[in-house]
Amino acid sequence: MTLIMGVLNVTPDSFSDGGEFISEKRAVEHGLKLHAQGADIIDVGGESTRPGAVRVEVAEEQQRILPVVTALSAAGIRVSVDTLNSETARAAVEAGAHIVNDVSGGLADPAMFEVVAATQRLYIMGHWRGGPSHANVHRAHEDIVTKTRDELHLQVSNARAAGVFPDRIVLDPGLGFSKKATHNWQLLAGQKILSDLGYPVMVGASRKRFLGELMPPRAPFTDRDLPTAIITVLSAQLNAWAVRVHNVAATRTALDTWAEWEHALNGVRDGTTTE
Ligand code: PMM
Repeated sequence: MTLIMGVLNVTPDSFSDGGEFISEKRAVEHGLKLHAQGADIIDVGGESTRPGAVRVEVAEEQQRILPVVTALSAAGIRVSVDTLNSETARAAVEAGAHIVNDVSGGLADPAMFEVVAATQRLYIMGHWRGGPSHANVHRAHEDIVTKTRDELHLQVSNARAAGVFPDRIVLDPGLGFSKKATHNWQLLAGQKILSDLGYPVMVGASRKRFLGELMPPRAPFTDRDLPTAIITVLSAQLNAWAVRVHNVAATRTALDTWAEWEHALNGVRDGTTTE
């Protein structure tokens, strides 16, 4: 069954207590809530990777996330750390994180693969181009799916050369990172082509801008949870390893609905539907 990764962004705009202060307690509470709603993994990040976001100092990033990683891990929850920095990845693993989630796929920090190899943690390798400024948008005529596959393949080779074990690697097409809406849809529909590389694939479509294009301008962000849930089910049908989502409760319901459907479908196929 596709895993649910709940998003826990520990940034001033997400858990601010009015001013600059980020409430660690509220962040931990939110993580516990996401877990109770059915998240298999909580993805803790201290730096926004959104287009146009300002980079934060590594010390500041760690100050934001490490207490939260420590508290959630101590509660027995599987935590991933969403970071571009190898030092933050290392510190988070020491604090109990099980997974390193790097949207840059090792391109932002040349030491990332070494750290991942040394810690032996699961590594989510995102497809990334153009740096955090996202200036380098893919050209419209490119075959985005094979390009993404080939660029991920190159990074996989680099990671393996640095000592990362193949069974520790998960691939992510990096929806929205230097990609237009049509690219994101092609990558979602073409997940199988990425999984042909032989690694699990996960997707992070939740509330992204391309979903906003399906609805009236200025519709609330939460309206994007419905297309996110549909994408979750379609990705589960394609055997996605995980989905990274903001609305865990809706995602849980979507996946449970699909599981009932599949169960009944198998019964119909096997002729075991007697009642
Ligand atoms: N997207 C964001 C942050 N982290 N991690 C993975 N593995 N995949 C993603 O697509 C991804 C990510 C940016 O989204 P947010 O600003 O809504 O957290």
